[in-house]
Amino acid sequence: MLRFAAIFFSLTISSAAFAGGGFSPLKIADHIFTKTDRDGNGEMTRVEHDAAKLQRYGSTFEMFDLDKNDVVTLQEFRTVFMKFHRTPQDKEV
Ligand SMILES: [Ca+2]
Ligand SMILES: [Ca+2]
Repeated sequence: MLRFAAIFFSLTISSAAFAGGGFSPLKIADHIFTKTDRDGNGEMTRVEHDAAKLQRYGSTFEMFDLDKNDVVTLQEFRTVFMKFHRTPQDKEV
């Protein structure tokens, strides 16, 4: 799990998107999702997931596809991503 988190951060650490202040895991999740969703339809398919080589970092498509409908929505991606990147100020109520 630590490796998963570390590599996701290293994926995004150089991005200008995070240069200005806020460093929120949710923003990072959105950023990765947007990059992975190559056709920009708001859904990550298995093909898009594999093309982004996310499985190389220990994350599988199945892990993100919570309702098993063969596409990963931004909401699903955020939910799974946040499990790995919870910070003290992100405590759930
Ligand atoms: Ca897509
Ligand atoms: Ca799904």
